[in-house]
Amino acid sequence: MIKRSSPASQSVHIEGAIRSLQSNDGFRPPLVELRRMAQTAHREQRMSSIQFSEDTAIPVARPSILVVDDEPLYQELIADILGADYEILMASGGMQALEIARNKMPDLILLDLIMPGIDGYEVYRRMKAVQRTCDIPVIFITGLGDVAAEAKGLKLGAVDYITKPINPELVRARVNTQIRIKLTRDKLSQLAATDGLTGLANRSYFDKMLAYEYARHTRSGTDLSLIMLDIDQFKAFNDTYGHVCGDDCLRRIASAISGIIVRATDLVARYGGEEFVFLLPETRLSGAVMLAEKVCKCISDLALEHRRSSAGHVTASLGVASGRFLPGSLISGLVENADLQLYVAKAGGRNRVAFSAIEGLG
Ligand code: GH3
Ligand code: MG
Ligand code: MG
Repeated sequence: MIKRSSPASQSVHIEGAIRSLQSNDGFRPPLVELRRMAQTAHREQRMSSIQFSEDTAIPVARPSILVVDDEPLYQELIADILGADYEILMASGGMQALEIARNKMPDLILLDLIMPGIDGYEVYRRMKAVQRTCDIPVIFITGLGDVAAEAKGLKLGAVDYITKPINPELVRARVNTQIRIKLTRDKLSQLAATDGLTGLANRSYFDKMLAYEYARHTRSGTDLSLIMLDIDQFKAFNDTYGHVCGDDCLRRIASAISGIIVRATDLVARYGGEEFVFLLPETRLSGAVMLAEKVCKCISDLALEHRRSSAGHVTASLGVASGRFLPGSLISGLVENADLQLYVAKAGGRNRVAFSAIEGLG
C-alpha cells in the first residue's frame, strides 16, 4: 500500500529552533543557500561542509572573511590580525566588494564606511537587496568617536562595528563572536533541511525546492520531471527482520540512490516512511525514465535479503511524471501524476518503473 508520512519529527523540532532564531533577529536561511547545502549533502552523506571540533563550535575548516577598505595599510593590518584563523579576501572598493561577496559568499564582511566611489552604507544596502548576499553578516569599520556613524550602521542591521585605529584584541574578539554565531546558524539551517535517518534532504526541504522549481519552470516553459520511489513490501521486511534492520535498509538504499545523481541541480529527498523522491529540473521524460530504471536496478542489485518479497530481495517501484507547467497550473499536478504512475508500477507487479508525460500540468 502506498501511504504518505509526515516529515521526521526531529526536523520539526529543529525547524522550531530556526523559527525562533528568525523571530529573534530576522535570520532567514536563503533558499539558494539551502539548496547548495542539500546538494552537498547527498554527495557527502551529511549536510555540513563545515566540520566542528569536539568541545566547541569552532570549525576545523577555515571560515572566510572579506575585508573591504580603500586603505591598503588597514587591509594588511586586519589580514595580519585574522590571517592565522581565517581565510582573508580583500576588496579596496565597493564594486569589487559586491562582486567578491556574490562570488565567494564569505562568512563575514568587515566593511569600511568611508570609501571613495560607493561608500560602505551603499555597499551594505546593495548586498541586503540581493537574496544571495543578504544574510552575510557585516561588521562596519568606523572612525574613532564617530558615534553617529556607529548608530546608523547598527540601525541598518550591521551585527557590530570596529573603530579605527584598530585594536587587534578587540577585532579578534568581535570577529570570533560573529563567526561563531554565523556557523551555528549554518549548522541549524543544514539540520533543518536534513532527514535524520538517511542524511538525505528531508520532505520540508523538498517542498521548498518543488515550489522554487515550479516557479522557475513556469517562467521558462521547460520540462520538469519527478520520480516517486516506494520500497516494495517493506512492512513485511520490518515484520521479518525488525525495525532496526528496516532502518539500516533505508540508510543503505538512500546511500546507493544518492550516488546515482550526477547533475548538481538534481535533488533526491526522503519523502516520508519508505518513500523517496527525485526532483529533476530541465529534464525530459526520456531522461527521467532512464534515471528511474537505473535507480530501480541499483536497488535490486544491492541484493538485500527479503525472504517475504516476490523477488527474494529488497526491490522498489518507481513512478515518473514529466511535463511543462502552463501559467495557472497547479504545483501538485506533478506529484499526483508521479504518484499515479507509482501505483501503476505496484499494480504491474512491483520492482519496475511506470511513467507518463503530461502536457500543461494542472
Ligand atoms: P508496497 O509494496 O505496496 O509499498 O507495500 P509496503 O509494505 O511497502 O507498504 P506499506 O505502506 O503497507 O508499509 C510501509 C512500511 O514502511 C510500514 C512501515 O513500518 C515502514 N516504515 C516507514 N517508515 C519507516 C522507518 O523509518 N523505518 C522502518 N524501519 N520502517 C519504516
Ligand atoms: Mg509506502
Ligand atoms: Mg512500500
